[in-house]
Amino acid sequence: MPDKSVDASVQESQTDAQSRRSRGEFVRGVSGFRHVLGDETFAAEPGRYHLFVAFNCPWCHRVTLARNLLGLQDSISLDVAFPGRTNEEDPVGPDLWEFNPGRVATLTGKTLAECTTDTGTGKSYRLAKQIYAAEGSNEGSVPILYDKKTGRIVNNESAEIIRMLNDQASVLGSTLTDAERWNLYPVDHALRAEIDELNSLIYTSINNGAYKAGFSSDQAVYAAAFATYFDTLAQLEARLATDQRLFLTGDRFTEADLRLFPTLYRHDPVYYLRMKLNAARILDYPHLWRWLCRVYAIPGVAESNSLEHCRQGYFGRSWNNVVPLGPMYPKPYPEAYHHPELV
Ligand SMILES: N[C@@H](CCC(=O)N[C@@H](CS)C(=O)NCC(=O)O)C(=O)O
Repeated sequence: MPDKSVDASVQESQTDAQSRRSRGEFVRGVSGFRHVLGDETFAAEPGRYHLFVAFNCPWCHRVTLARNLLGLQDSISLDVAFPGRTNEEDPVGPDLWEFNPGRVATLTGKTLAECTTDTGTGKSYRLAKQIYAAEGSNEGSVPILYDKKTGRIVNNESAEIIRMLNDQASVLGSTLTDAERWNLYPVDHALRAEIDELNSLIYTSINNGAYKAGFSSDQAVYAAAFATYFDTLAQLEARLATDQRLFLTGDRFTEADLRLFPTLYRHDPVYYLRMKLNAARILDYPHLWRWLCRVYAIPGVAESNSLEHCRQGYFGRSWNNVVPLGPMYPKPYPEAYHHPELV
């Protein structure tokens, strides 16, 4: 029975979470920091805020996309964790995000140029967990929107972070004029209703759906998530095919497109194998493929992430640190995203 009190576009029901997990279901936790950027406590000021992310995390990808598309790269500083979390041997324990640019990626045998230390808190923390611990919290997730002025966490829910950045972009010192900048959530009642509906569908069946399939330890639970994932891809393909629209809601790129992109960008090179979502590639959906290439070509999108980090992060430890190199045909990835003509 769907839990009406939960906004399905942001999080899943936590009802009986423990017993559902013991039955092999993946139940994602809820973000605890939900302050508002732009209120009297956290006033919107250029240069005041900082983001902690990991590039393999699709929720972080929403936030780095918004930062770039809203022209906030100069206003909001960024730190990037190593895509693989701490391992069993680490004295602090496994599965923690760390800011350690010295770590070597098994995929390349080299360090990753995008990784940074913690430059946001002024305390050079190694772990995201330490940023939370400083506020008495036991959380450890990324993304984190951090206030450098008060040394506090503002918000760690990507759905809210992208909405607030969109609302406050000009006050935050966007380098783009209002005319140049996409409004990801335009003040249009009907359009907002359409975006909200798409957000819920895409979050539960695609963004988080991929995890419900790939991280499930029960065949029936996996099969249900697998079916829902590909049913929804077929729905979205039909939606784009109806009138050759450029984006999900028409000729404007909105938050709905931004939230779909991180999952489809990871599908062929990562999720097809890692999440056992191998019914089809995005390449097998002509309109979705052209949409993916169209979004990838928008200035700021390609720079908002790295497939190398995604591959290293998703395949690292859980695949004996041997990262699959494919697919190679018809083109390797991400180069394939420059080729809408492949379909
Ligand atoms: N609802 C959150 C989810 C964030 C999330 O689950 N991030 C993952 C990385 S992909 C994480 O850090 N999980 C580890 C943890 O919670 O410690 C959002 O969308 O920001």
